[in-house]
Amino acid sequence: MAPPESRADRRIDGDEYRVSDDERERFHRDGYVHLAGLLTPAEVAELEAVYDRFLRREIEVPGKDYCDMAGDYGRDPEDFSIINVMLPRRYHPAWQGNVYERRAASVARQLQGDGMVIDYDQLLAKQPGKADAVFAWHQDMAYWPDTPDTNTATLWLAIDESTTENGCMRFVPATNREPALRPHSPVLGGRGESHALGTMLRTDDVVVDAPIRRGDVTVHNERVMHGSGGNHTDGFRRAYVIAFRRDETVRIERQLGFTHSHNDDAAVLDSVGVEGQSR
Ligand SMILES: O=C(O)CCC(=O)C(=O)O
Repeated sequence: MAPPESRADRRIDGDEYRVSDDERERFHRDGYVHLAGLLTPAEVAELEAVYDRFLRREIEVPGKDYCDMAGDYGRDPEDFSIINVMLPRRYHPAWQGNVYERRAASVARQLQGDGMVIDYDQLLAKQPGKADAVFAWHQDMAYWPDTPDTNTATLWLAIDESTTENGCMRFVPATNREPALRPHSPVLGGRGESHALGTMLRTDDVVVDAPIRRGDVTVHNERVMHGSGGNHTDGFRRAYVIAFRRDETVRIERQLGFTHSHNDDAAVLDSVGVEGQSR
């Protein structure tokens, strides 16, 4: 097998990453696709240095934008299972325009067309040995306001090799093509206590794990059902997420006061992600 550097180099041309026709087709059919070698080892290492500054809390992240996606807002940060840093590019502006953002933009354009811009970014780090670092089953659209155009390309970059054992992404392929979203409800009490929403697997749902290597991404759309299991290893499972949506969609979200910050006005957050919605 080719070493990782050349595996990546074949598909990278500066800020561009070449997505094949087959990959584009799978993204639209299944709701997600795995793209190998989006970033070279050197590029991941550069991002990782900043990533770990967030984890050491050397870069300040206010309020609920530093939280646990598997626990309530009252949990002691030492005990977080899934450390969630919302909007890292807002709190560390030097990241704006980094190599991942640039190459991810080329992927979003190839998968969803022109006019895709960054809506939000997010770091999701599962601490070692946390069986409860479970990301509940959900469809991203359940978290967001309804908009005329909902097209999304969310890139999920593995900073660590991502495996079934450490809680890689898992999907229920083709749920993106169901006519309505599944009903979602808050995982822990209410939105004031925790941000996470969840929906139940059905008995006929077929779950596919998506283990990927460091520097690879999965890309998913706004309707495919996904989640992830606990971290049963003695290492971190670190991921860096960037979601692209149409410029007009982002404009409407901002007009509503919706920025993807967990510190957004509670009334705005309460107005989306309600139980039993179907659209
Ligand atoms: O990192 C995970 O395990 C889940 C991430 C996720 O649900 C997302 O990026 O939409």
